[in-house]
Amino acid sequence: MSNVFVLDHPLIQHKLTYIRSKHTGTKEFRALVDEVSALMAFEITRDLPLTEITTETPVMEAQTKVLSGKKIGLVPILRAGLGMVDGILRLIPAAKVGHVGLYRDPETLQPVEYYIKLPSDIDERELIVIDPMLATGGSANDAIHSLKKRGATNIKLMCLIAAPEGVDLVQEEHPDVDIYLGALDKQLNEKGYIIPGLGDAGDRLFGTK
Ligand code: U5P
Repeated sequence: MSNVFVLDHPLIQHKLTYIRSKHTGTKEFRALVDEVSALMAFEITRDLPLTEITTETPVMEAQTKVLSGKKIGLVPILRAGLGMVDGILRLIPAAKVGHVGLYRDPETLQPVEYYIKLPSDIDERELIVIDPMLATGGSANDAIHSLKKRGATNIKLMCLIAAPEGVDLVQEEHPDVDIYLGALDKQLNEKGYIIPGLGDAGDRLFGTK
């Protein structure tokens, strides 16, 4: 699992505990997902390349650093991925945001893409695909295939919680994609939920059932 990174920063782990708790209501759940997403974005952007420029401070001219290289695009998987967008945008406000909508066909259990809208220059961007949960991996796998089909070459995947089954699928199909997680849980149950997990991320974010 060389390209899987579990971001076990104490603040991330602490907040994840309250995200998991069934006693956490919608308002607090949303706020915590937002905060953890920002903390994960801080870690995931550690390797962004820098370049030196000359800056005039009030005191003197100095060589200082700014970000260089690829521009960033966020791609939330609808709908639960939406809950992570604002937290990441607080750290990377210039990022563009594409959307991919997928649902699972109840007959075939295969993900079906019902919506896709992406920045026009995805081939030039570092894309971060976001979904709070990487369960069977079907959704993330399909979303990544869609992006590659449209020219993306530089993709990372960021999830709050994953099951080994989902990690294995994405690694098998997309060994070039680095996976960033808040936690790697035990397994899936018979309904495809991550255990212990946090339940249905979309329902908990939006207060639906
Ligand atoms: N999902 C949850 N909670 C789980 C498992 C999956 O909310 O315990 C959601 C994911 O956010 C994803 C969808 O969007 O169900 C299907 O996940 P997957 O099986 O395609 O990985």
